[in-house]
Amino acid sequence: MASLARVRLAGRAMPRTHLASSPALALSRRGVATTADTTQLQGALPESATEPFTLKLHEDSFQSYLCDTPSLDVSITKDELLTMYKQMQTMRRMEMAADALYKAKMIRGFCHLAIGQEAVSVGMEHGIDPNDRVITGYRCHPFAVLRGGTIKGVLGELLGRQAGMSNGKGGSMHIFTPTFFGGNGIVGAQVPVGAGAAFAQKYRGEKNCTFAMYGDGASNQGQVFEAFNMAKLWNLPTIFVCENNNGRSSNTQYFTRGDRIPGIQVNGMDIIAATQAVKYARNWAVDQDNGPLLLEFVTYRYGGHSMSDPGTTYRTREEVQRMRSTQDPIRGLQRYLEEWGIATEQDLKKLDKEAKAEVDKAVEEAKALKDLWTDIYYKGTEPTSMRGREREEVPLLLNAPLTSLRRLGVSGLSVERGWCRVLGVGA
Ligand SMILES: Cc1ncc(C[n+]2csc(CCOP(=O)(O)OP(=O)(O)O)c2C)c(N)n1
Ligand SMILES: [Mg+2]
Repeated sequence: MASLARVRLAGRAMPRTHLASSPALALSRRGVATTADTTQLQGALPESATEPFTLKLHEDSFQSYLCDTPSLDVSITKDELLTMYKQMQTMRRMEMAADALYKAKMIRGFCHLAIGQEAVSVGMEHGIDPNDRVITGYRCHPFAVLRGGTIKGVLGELLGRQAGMSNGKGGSMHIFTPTFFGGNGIVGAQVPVGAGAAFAQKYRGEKNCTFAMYGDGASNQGQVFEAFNMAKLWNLPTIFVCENNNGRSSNTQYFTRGDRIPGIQVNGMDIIAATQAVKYARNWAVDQDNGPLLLEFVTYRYGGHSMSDPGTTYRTREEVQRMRSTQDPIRGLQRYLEEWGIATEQDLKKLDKEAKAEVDKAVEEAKALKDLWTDIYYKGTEPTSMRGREREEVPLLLNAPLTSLRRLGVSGLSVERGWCRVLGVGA
């Protein structure tokens, strides 16, 4: 593959004047790198895929505030790196499928994709415990899958189909698992809920923490600071995670903004650095019982804010293109795997194909049954007609045996100008 330039994202280096005026112990002198391919292999690779070996992260992978930075030495296995690669590819394929379904007008309403930010979602999952909790905003699809959901369930929800994780009735911000608390549309609202989840963990004596995620755009919300305060006062195991994908704030040093809560800024384009930071945070909050910590992942979103935003009014096409071609998290990991002799280009292409096949299958399964018309009204109070049916679904209903239609709750049909109209639903 083409060689990746090792470029630091222009304009993201930390202003030194601010650093100098920060508390002692506080900050190192440089901003974090956003390169995805600067980790070095230390020593020889073991034969076995499950035997750990050591990597050295780029010296600018982290910057800290009121705490030490995570170690640059990482212990990892070949298997884990390959799993990370496959998961990042799968998450990207899923988001690309959602993009295509939206453009085909099969997904309606909002659709917020996280293409470019895969090192954060997948990296987090490799650093946390299965019983930790995660809560985030609306850019939530990969987290839902990685926390025990399914691609079919996420896409089904976006499509409004029965296969969706909320039976298609909630939409993109209503996808939950026992350890993933959504999917939240109100900017910043999930942050105090996350602090509450961490309170519950502490109250119950569980050895777990909650990752309360938010964006740079949410970082000035009052409720975010209120949650910081309560978490610090009560020494809660809350990891506040800022996904900084565009730096929209008068103070862009998000990792320092917890006031008395220590923070770490992380290269969020390198999955190995992201995982290392999450392990550090868990150790901080759970093993050491040090209370909350703030993690800022410096990352990049390739698409617009949502499908209706071209994403080029507040940044140039050239900037997006530069990030894609030089600092992509998947290409960065691909480069490590090939350079270190862990996988060949062919091996990785095979994994890509598998990821695509898994997503294609999930798309077909997710499309299956639309069932938006049941469980809406209290039985007996249903109106005589409901809007929202797709044209192509009508012949499907007409071809169905009467018993199936009854099971779907359809109690009357009329044909108008060649189109079928549902007259009644419910028993
Ligand atoms: C309380 C509230 N205010 C405003 C909005 C409208 N809104 C939706 S997304 C957004 C920007 C949030 O940016 P950020 O938190 O950085 O997340 P990103 O989209 O970059 O992932 C705004 C202002 C909202 N949903 N809720
Ligand atoms: Mg943002």
